[in-house]
Amino acid sequence: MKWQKYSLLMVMSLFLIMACGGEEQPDDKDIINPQVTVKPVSIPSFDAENAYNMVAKQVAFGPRLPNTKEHQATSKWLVEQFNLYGAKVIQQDFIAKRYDGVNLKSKNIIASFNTDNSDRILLCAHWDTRHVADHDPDKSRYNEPILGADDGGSGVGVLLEIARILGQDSSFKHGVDIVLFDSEDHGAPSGTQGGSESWCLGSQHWSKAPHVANYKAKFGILLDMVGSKSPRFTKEGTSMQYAPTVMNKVWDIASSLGYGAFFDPTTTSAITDDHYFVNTLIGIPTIDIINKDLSTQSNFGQHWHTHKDNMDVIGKGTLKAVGQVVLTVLYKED
Ligand code: AHN
Ligand code: ZN
Repeated sequence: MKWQKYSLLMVMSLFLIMACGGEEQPDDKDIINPQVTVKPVSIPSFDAENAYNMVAKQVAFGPRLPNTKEHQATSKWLVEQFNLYGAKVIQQDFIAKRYDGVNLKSKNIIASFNTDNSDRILLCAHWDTRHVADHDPDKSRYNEPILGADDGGSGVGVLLEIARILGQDSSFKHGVDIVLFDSEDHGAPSGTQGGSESWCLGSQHWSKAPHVANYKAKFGILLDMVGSKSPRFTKEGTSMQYAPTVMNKVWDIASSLGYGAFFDPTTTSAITDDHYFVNTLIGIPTIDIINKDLSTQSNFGQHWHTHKDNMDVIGKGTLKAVGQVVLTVLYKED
């Protein structure tokens, strides 16, 4: 984007120089013609160190399960952070019914920027963590809730850093809504019946009853498991079905920024994640940036839904890539 604009300026100056017949060098005021000058875009740098600390902070609260004090303390902290960054924050409380009938006291957290702008982009992640370690090889720890550094923590960490950056930049005018869904990861355990609707309870709730009436966004980006070292983000099937244009745009930007090694253009099988409900229930074309490790049976990597999902798996380089790509998408729309 930047080089395009610089080259545009260079071409414009060349014309001006030629128009002057080589007599005088044009001064700045000749070049700055409001009719042809585009607003200079400088895309801020995403700080992976900050994002990493935001993941670590969540993990330090412990597992973030509805109906626990750790969950409550985490939500309080998340709301405080977004307020600190100048976002308009809405807490959407609801009771979600788990597959086994347990009532989950749940809270979607919405942080909005530039609320007067009707052109909006949705960014989302889930902030809750899984109550069981149903993929852990150690069956004695099955009923121990996991820390969810990657599964939960990473997406939220990236979005907090993006919120910090947007809050600092008064020249950024686009509308952005960051929605942290609750109760995503409380689906029926592996090997039991429950169906895909037992997952993503927060996004199902929000998509049926968004935080503002008639909510619309041009498109959405979901971040799920975006923190592990050497990830493979593929063009996942549900995203390709409902939002192929968004998918291609994001992957093109990733490649142009030099992150092609992480953003693999291979299309992979469709999954049910929060974006499925956002696409089907509220109709916002939304993609999922999600790590797919095709060498594992789950397709989600060795640490998925195990006690290995702690800070040891988190790589700052991955947080940087995802954060910088999403920021670039936002600034290109502005
Ligand atoms: C299912 O396992 C059906 N979907 C994956 C959604 C998920 C779980 N994302 C993170 N944890
Ligand atoms: Zn999960």
